[in-house]
Amino acid sequence: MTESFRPREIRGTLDAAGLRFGLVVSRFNSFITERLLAGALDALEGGGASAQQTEIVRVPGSFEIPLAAKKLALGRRCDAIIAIGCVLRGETAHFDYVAGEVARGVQLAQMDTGVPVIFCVLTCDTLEQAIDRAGLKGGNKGWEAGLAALEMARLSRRLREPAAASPSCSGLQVQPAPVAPRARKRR
Ligand code: INI
Repeated sequence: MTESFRPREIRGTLDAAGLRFGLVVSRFNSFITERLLAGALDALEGGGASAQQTEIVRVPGSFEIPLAAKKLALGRRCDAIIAIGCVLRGETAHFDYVAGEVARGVQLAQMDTGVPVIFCVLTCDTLEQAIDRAGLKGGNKGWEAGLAALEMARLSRRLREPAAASPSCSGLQVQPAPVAPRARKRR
């Protein structure tokens, strides 16, 4: 690669100005999900989001998260949604069904609607593992999800900007393309 080959980079910043966020929170294992929610709200507030820009939707369990996230996304008011849940492995196969379906459903919700849906659903073997990830040893996954929401919301806005007359696939930051000198036709 030559030194002059520096393609444009497109990133989302962590600035919430003008963006709107939705959080879908499962009540099941609320001891964990409330801590994840607090972490996510901390991150959004740190990015400058106000309460007016932020909406919380409560659902009974993680299995219900995808439908609520999709309906929220279809309302076209959110720039990003954070899906918050906690699935703990029990003695039956229930864990696999709930964990698998919430992951699949969240991915479908964002792919079907084009609105980023950040996956903040813990899938842990033990309550201790979940506690570690909800603010103890493993940090707070809710806070990480809040940052991801800020970045993806901004990135999605940027990628939606008009692509007219741009040589790049995103259409952003159009710079005049260098004009190649025309070869003169010899007569
Ligand atoms: N929901 C969770 O969010 N976490 C769990 O660990 C869990 N377990 O273990 O059962 C759970 N079950 C409820 C499920 O999400 C639905 O709310 C329920 O099946 C009704 O559809």
